[in-house]
Amino acid sequence: MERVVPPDAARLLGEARRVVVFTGAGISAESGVPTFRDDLTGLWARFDAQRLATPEAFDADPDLVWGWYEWRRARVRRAEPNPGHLATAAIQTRVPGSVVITQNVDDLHERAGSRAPIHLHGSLFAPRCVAAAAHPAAFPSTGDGEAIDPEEGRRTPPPRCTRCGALVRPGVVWFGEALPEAALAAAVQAAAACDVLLTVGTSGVVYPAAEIPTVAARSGAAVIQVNPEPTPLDQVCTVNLRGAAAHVLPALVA
Ligand code: BV8
Repeated sequence: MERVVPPDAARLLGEARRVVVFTGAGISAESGVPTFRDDLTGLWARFDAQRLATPEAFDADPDLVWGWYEWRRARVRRAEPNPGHLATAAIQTRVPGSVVITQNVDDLHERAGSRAPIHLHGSLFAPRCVAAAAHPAAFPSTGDGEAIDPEEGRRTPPPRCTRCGALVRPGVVWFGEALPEAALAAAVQAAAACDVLLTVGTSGVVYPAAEIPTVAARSGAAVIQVNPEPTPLDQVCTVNLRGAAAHVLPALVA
């Protein structure tokens, strides 16, 4: 059977005392959660994710954007962590000093058992009031999305904050918005201190998150990429594993 993982990648990871696993949408692809690169389907087919994930889109059409996030939340609730998420959690168990940093807004790392993943771009499950970032939105639960057709989705008016009456927005970082300072600082610190950084399932084109693997490489860490396609991060990798996360990661931690 062809070796999925070259010996040097397994050795590098086996010898590491501090590991960072940096993930993007590709690690959730095999759980059935569409990546940003995937063409949108259903109601969203005519939209570009990068244009929907903006404050301007929400201001212009809150029902459309809130409906998109409700649809994504419903799809994540129906998804299960895949062997890539489980292998990531296994790394954290085996190497106590390891950190998971994710660009994803799903909760599949948590559901796979990963400890305190750093969410650089927020979460689908932390809606907040537009009027005061300080107070979490108080509003009736959006339910578990059961009523939402995971294939189609639909425009859905966002709820109102029961504390101040303003609109509730998704608790994610949109294009043009600053990343949460504490999360970004913790991610940079972990990347600068690790021995090995695994970059898994990210196109490496969205900044400042895409800088994280370069921070690790500049600090002398080995960078191992897991992605079926080439990315700009090829240039900073020590080892490039061309393959799917759910296939390669379990082999890496076997
Ligand atoms: C900001 C949450 C400033 C929302 C997302 C330089 C420096 C700083 C900023 C910029 C800069 N240049 C440009 C910018 C602006 C912009 C940016 O980077 N634009 C890009 C397009 C050029 N950045 C921003 O706007 C950021 N904010 O800079 O603010 C500021 C500062 C102070 C004060 C005010 C403002 C905010 C960016 C965050 C946007 N939010 N997500 C939501 O989810 O709805 S980004 C979103 O797209 C993801 O979170 C992720 O970060 C990004 C890319 O997605 P990926 O995870 O990489 O997934 P993608 O689909 O792209 O690729 C999937 C990959 O998986 C592929 O490579 C594929 O081959 C692979 N794959 C597929 N299947 C598998 C697989 N791999 C493994 N296994 C498989 N089975």
